[in-house]
Amino acid sequence: MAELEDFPPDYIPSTHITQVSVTDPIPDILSVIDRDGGVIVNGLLSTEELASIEREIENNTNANREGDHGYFTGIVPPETVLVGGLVGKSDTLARVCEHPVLEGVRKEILTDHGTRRIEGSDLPYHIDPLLSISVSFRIGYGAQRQRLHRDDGTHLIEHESKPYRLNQTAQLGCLIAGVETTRANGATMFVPGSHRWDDKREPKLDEVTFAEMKPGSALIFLASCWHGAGTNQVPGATRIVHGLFFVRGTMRTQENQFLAIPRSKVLNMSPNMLNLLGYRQPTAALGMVENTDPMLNLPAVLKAANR
Ligand SMILES: O=C(O)CCC(=O)C(=O)O
Ligand SMILES: [Fe+2]
Repeated sequence: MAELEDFPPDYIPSTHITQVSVTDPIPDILSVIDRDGGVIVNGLLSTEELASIEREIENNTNANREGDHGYFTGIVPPETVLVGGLVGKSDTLARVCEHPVLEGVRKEILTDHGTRRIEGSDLPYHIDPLLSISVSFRIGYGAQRQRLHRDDGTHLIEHESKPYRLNQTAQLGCLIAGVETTRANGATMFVPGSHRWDDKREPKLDEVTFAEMKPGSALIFLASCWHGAGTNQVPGATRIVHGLFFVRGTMRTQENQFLAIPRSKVLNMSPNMLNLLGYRQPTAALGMVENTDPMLNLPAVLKAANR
């Protein structure tokens, strides 16, 4: 693979990411996402919530996990610590999945509903989004930037065959700043507007801007946008971003949520969270156990699965 080009030291981005407040109306937030592919929502989490998350996952964040990247080896630099299955480790982040802003954007962008035709009638369907993967990205000093990419490549999405439509996006990312993110410590590189590009167009470095955020703010972006983790050039600093990624309920999740989240936790989770993890059958022949909705008696279904 070709060597990675670096940003010139005097590089000043010519674009930026629009910022909104967590209290702004959902339609306003959606219209920025539709236009730019991503938006920074300020104040999504409080300082107290960020501190709780760090306490809840502290046993998983040691530097001795460096390089333990499995599939992500070569995609994520060795200095970065990845903590997956995050909503099973942090009750705070599990609750954040139900934040009204995340609920609002997911409902509009990732929900499938309507009718489909079968002989002689219309069959209604309603398929809610799923949690695809929850992972904390902790970039250590010396980590080089990632290659720019589109996360929807995972689901083999093509960008020319169908015209862009906001409500046909495959996946939605929410990157929550656990510390102040700066260009120097590895703030996410982002290319505004790139969700509307076809597959022939690759970004040039001078089209990149950086998701510089205060702790608790979040970049919410479509998986069709070009982006990547930045270089951390600040000795002693760890750039912490907690990632929650949501996918259409018709698609396979990146983490196997039925195995990634301990079953002892599952029974104490909220109905909304269980729906996000795929334990509820939508109005469609998906996610069933014994031809029916496992949520009708989840304790019994889990007991049977553990036999
Ligand atoms: O850590 C980040 O800023 C983004 C990471 C990312 O884009 C990825 O691993 O796909
Ligand atoms: Fe990514």
